[in-house]
Amino acid sequence: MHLNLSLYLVTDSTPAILKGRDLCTVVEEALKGGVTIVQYRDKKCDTGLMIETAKKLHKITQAYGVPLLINDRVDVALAAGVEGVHLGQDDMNITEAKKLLPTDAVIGITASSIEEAQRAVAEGADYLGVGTMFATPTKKDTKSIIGTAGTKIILEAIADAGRPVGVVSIGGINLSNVQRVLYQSQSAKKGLDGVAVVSAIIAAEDPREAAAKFVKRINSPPSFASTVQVPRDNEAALLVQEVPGIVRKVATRHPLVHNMINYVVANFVANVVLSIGASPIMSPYGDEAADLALNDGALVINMGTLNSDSVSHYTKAIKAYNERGNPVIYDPVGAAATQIRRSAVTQLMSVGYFDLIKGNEGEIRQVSGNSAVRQRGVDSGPSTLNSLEKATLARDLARRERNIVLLTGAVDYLSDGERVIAVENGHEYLGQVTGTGCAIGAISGCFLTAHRSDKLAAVLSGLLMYEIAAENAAAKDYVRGPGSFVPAFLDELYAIRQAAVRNDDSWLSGRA
Ligand code: 3NM
Ligand code: MG
Repeated sequence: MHLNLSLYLVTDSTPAILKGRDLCTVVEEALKGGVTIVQYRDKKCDTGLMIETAKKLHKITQAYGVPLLINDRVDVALAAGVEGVHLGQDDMNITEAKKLLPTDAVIGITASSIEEAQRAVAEGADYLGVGTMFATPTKKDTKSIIGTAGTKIILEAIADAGRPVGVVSIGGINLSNVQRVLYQSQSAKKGLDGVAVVSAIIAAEDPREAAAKFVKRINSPPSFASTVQVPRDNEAALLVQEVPGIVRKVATRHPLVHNMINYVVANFVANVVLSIGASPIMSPYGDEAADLALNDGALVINMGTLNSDSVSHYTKAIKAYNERGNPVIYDPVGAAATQIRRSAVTQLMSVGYFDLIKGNEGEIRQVSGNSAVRQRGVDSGPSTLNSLEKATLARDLARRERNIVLLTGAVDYLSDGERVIAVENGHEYLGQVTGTGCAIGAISGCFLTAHRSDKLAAVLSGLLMYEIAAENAAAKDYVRGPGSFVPAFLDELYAIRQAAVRNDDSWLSGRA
């Protein structure tokens, strides 16, 4: 049987989710909305009543031409004559189930690791339910939260299994994250065949409408999806040719950047943004973000002065900007420094999509090591990476997240998962002034807003403008150290912006 797994509904009869409504009615509404497969899951019901309900549900699903599977209970599936079962790792094993069920019965298996997935494929599973994607109140005893990064590793591991096996993701999937789940889990070899959802449909006020919205979102890429065709040859030189035009866009279009940034550097960062011709908004208040996102600028999350409320404010803002497809930049300041920060990284990486993650070596390593399903962990490597390792770290993280990664240092490494660019510009005074690193996040936001077609080219352009301005400032004879460097640096950013507006691109000639 060909299974359409694209919108997989798992039922739940607990009062918190079903809210006193009739399960059959809710399921029928969801089918009208476009659910493609249904699993009847009830952990508490008596067997007799469960069979009765399964038969009722089956009448309905048959009317919509949709298969019905039973969670755990091979006996109930047989008694009700439905299409198959879904089995967890602690349920009847697949070999035993196959002995009992008709040969054409569908058997789905839950898998949370590469080993479980490979075994299920080898034993003949028809599809896998892979999870837990995100922590969810619907099932509190899940084994591990694997996120899109872990899901992708499992997809890669079974891509060469020799026979095609469907895969759906489960856990905490809702309308606001479904497109990101599909987009970021996609590996070069294999993507998800669908998503499995409980509360986002069953608990919805209008299950039919919720299902219909899922169908629509599943069938279209997220608005932040990259569409750029990556050139094969001579990529760095080609990219540099685009830079002056992109700087001109920023200088003439005055993009907005909303900074949720640490209080130490807020003033300096706002002035840097003004110098390049863009507009800064400095607001740490998450409840304001939905309105601010309507301006279609970028959002910068800089967790330099994290406190107990920060993550919830960031979360509201990230969701608001993701929803509109506006650029979101994550600067995980001090990511590895404390337990609080390490856990903030884990939470933030699960709440939304970041177009750009920017950080130093330690920060990027912390973000990279943050997957419950490990391939080859970066955290087992040497304490300081050489240039090839840094380039690889940036590329692998960008490939995993399907975004842009900027690993900053004396040499900066910038990657979109395919291309890696090393940028050697800049000046040591940048390291002597607080906020110069944080300002790169804000600058990147301005450039990603003004130039959306190629995110790598956008971030590269901002970085080159910034670092060449620093070189120009440091070369002034009146600049004697970090103190006199700061005003000169703002002046030089302004000078490049003015040159760009005049169509004078000589500031870049021979410099990158
Ligand atoms: N299985 P919701 S998570 C039934 O990780 C189930 O295997 C999971 O519910 C797993 O869509 C889960 O409401 C519940 O988050 C998913
Ligand atoms: Mg089970």
